[in-house]
Amino acid sequence: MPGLRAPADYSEEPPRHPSLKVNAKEPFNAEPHRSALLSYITPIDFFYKRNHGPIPVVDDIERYGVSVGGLVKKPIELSIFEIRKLPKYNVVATLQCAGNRRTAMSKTRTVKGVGWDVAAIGNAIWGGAKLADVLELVGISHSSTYSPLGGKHVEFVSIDKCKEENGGPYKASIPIRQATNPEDDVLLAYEMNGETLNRDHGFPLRVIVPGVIGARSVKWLDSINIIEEECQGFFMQKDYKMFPPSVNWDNINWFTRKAQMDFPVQSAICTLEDVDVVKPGKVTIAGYAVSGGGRGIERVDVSVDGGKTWLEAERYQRGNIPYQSDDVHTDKWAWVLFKAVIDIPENAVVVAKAVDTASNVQPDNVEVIWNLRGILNTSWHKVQARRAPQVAISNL
Ligand SMILES: Nc1nc2c(c(=O)[nH]1)N[C@H]1C(S)=C(S)[C@@H](COP(=O)(O)O)O[C@H]1N2
Ligand SMILES: [Mo]
Repeated sequence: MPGLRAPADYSEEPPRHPSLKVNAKEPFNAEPHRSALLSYITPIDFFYKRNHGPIPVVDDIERYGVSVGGLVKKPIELSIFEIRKLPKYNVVATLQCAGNRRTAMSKTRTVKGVGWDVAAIGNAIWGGAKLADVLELVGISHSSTYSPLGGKHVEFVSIDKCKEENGGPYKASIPIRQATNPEDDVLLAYEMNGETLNRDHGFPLRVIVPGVIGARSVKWLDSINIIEEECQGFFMQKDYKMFPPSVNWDNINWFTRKAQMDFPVQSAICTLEDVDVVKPGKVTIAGYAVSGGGRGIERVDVSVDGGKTWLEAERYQRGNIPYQSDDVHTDKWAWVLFKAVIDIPENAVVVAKAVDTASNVQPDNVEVIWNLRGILNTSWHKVQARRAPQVAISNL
């Protein structure tokens, strides 16, 4: 694509905030400290960055365009200026990497992949055009199951050079039904939190598929193709699939499982470290809860005795307005923050567990969902909190 270029090495990476915890340097994979997730909208600097190759460079934005082709009667190319002229939507959506909390899963049994704490997740205001409106321009109506020429999937192709694709670009697809349904809010985003998208997050244009694992939200978009079958790229066929605990690297058959799309219900405590020392008195247990597919958060329970007894936490999104999962004014694709201020016993095991609007609950332990790629660790987030003086005495 003219105007957008993919470097072959890491000599042209953008600057990043020094406080990020770098989990892999090349490709650059980093997350903020978990305490950065306590604000409803995650600041861009502290939003996790997940890459599979060097960050592309825009040499000439005037020449950049995204092509829309494949099984369509008349392929088109849209410049960024044409995309900006389409009706603009701001969608608050949580992006979560399927590998969020992988490090904790690998403690049970080794898994393959970049390690992440609980912050491979962020919530942003994405500004852009609806994919459904763009697809109308090539003759595919809103809420279609098939395109007129028999396409069933919409493929997004980037330009970054990924090892896993033998130097080819990152790609993914979603069903046409989701892509053309305006209510599913799939965006071609050019803004993040009201600012022009930056290079790390996909400048000049990226896809945002709300409620779905981050892997499908392709950055640095080069082309959109209407295709008959699901995208055959590495990240759809040989990665980002959920296997049962019995599958290992000797008996894996990738084709037995589907590409992961929606993510399950998740939560994590962000006010405490995994092992923490706290002052006597009340302790604030707060963090995020989110579910995929646009399901809301019905409840967040917290425990200070490892899950024997529970208390319900408060939930909120913006400001201090109590959250209601069925309210039309809530952001359906966004996380819900939770908070409980509790007296804790001397050696507390603090736990959070979220319940979504379909009453799906997080599993209590990681063993039951262990999988060799270490994806979707949604087990109860447990942290140990010790009261300061007691620790000092027992250390004598
Ligand atoms: N082109 C391209 N798009 C991509 C990726 C990538 O490596 N290349 N990584 C994906 C993954 S796995 C995730 S979790 C999100 C991360 O988006 P972020 O870096 O903006 O947080 O982007 C997705 N889109
Ligand atoms: Mo990811």
